[in-house]
Amino acid sequence: MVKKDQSITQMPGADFDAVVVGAGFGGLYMTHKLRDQLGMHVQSYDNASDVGGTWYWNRYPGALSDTESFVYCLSFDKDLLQEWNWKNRYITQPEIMEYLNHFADRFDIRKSYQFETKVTKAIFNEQTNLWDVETDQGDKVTAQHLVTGLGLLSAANIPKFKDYDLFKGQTYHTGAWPRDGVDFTGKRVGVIGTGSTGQQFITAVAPEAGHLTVFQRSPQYSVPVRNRPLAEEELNQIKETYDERWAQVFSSGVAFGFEESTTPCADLSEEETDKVFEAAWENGGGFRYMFETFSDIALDPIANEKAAAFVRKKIAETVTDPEMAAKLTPHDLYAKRPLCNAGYYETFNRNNVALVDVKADPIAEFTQTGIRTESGEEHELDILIFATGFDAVDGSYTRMDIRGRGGVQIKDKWSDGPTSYLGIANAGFPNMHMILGPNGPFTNLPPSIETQVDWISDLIEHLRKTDQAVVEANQDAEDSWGATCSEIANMTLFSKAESWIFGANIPGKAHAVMFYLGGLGNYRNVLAEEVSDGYKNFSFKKKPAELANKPRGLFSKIANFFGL
Ligand code: FAD
Ligand code: NA7
Repeated sequence: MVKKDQSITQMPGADFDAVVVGAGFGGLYMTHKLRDQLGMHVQSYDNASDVGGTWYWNRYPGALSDTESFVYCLSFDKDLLQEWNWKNRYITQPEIMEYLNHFADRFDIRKSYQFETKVTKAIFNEQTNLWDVETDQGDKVTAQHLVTGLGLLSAANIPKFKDYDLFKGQTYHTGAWPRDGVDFTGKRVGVIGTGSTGQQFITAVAPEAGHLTVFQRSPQYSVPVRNRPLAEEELNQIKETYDERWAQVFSSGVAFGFEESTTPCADLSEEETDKVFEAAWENGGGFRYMFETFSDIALDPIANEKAAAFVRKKIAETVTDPEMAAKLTPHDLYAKRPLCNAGYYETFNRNNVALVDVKADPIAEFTQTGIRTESGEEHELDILIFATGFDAVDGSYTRMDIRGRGGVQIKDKWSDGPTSYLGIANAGFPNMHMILGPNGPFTNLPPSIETQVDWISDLIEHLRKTDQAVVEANQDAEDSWGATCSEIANMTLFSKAESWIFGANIPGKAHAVMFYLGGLGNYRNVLAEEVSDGYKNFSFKKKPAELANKPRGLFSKIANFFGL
């Protein structure tokens, strides 16, 4: 339980200046920023037993960030960038944990955390202007600010299947992987889901398992990832050019560290487009394939079909059994999060891998020994893996009891789909600051996280300097930001595909726009404009006069001693 200490906070009755929830990239950096740069009294929580966030939970075989390593990190610490030696082009789960552990040690961040503690309730108290926060460990604390770094892919989705509990074998969700790992050697393994996670898992486990049955609902477009060790010269070159690289990332669209193409391909011949697609296929990377090749793949159905048709050709060339190839071949738009893999289609050439098309023959029920599909076919399994994704973006919020002004619960406010101003703030929820909240940028995420943490921290500093107690986004600004996000989303083909990006992966969840698809560069310009306009889309409430400009902490005790 957290020790209360009211002597060094800014607001009367507050145990802490800020409570931060989450120990991923977002929570860790926010804790460091508020505590070490603003000198605030911060209490942070995570329900995991240590730092890592996404990467603490997702330790399944094959787990990899498909953002290239040198941009899957934070940029503010120039010394760390020079000291840290990326081993490979992409960063595996253990390597990300190594980086985040180092980050936590470097800034001694763990001392501000209470782990294995789930924040269950956060209620804004309109009398005190503080957040009343409760945890599953019995903590009850108050804080002026509530910062939520809950993660947008951290609430696991386990679909409800008939007689799920009957199955006697082991079951795991990829996003809640046991710390000791799972032994697949010689086992009959089943996996439901063929998204980014499913593909990584399937490719990694097929050689180890006795037999692997893949339950596929939708076939997927996926290109090679082409991970490889980074040569010393390459790493040196990255280090020498970090400043330019980060400037490019922060002004780009998807922030993946490459220049997005400005050349449309809808009017080009197949010969011309395939030359470019072939080079991208050889080079590797899903976002590169979609955004570095041509500028209109996510916008124009004709261009989209060209990119999709190329992947279909590759599947036909790669998969030896034509019936298997047909099942693996998508025919819909290429407009979900772009995927890449380390030999996914090749895996289906193995004798120990079977593919069940659950659109054609849906899962009817679980049995004691496995899964029965509607055709009556039984699939006997020792271990079943759910690679079924997440209740993305708002899932971690709606699973908590968060209440703003008038006792309004966030899950009620968001019942038709989540909203926000800038992906950071919410009208009716004063002094609550979201990292990667709904309608934030759709990008490689650490640069967006860094952008938001810096911006939130500047806002809090502004509050302190101007003796304000409370800041809250205006409802009209939130409405207008939502309209902007919808308008941009509707210009793209992403809005026409059924995926977690629009909340379409969870039965009963409102299909809604959940991202700003205008790119990180434009997003940063909007944030900068908000500041230069004097935070005109926010309302502020002053601190009581007797608290204005009082020194805090040790300095306040010295001031009291001298009767100041
Ligand atoms: P997270 O890392 O998700 O951390 C949130 C933490 O908050 C978690 O530890 C969670 O347990 C904790 N938490 C939530 N609710 C509570 C509560 N009520 N009380 C206490 N603690 C709570 N992004 C990319 O940009 N590139 C990639 O290649 C990429 N690959 C990914 C692969 C996988 C398998 C997954 C799942 C995600 C991937 N992502 C990728 C997205 C990834 O989530 C982000 O890049 C980033 O790690 C998010 O950091 P975060 O700090 O915002 O949240
Ligand atoms: P995704 O991309 O949401 O993929 C989940 C997969 O699970 C996908 O293939 C789904 O099929 C499948 N699924 C979900 N529910 C069911 C049911 N009820 N029956 C059968 N199949 C089902 O999650 P990931 O974890 O792979 O990736 C999420 C993000 O994390 C990813 O974009 C990276 O950023 C990291 P569907 O395609 O919906 O038909």
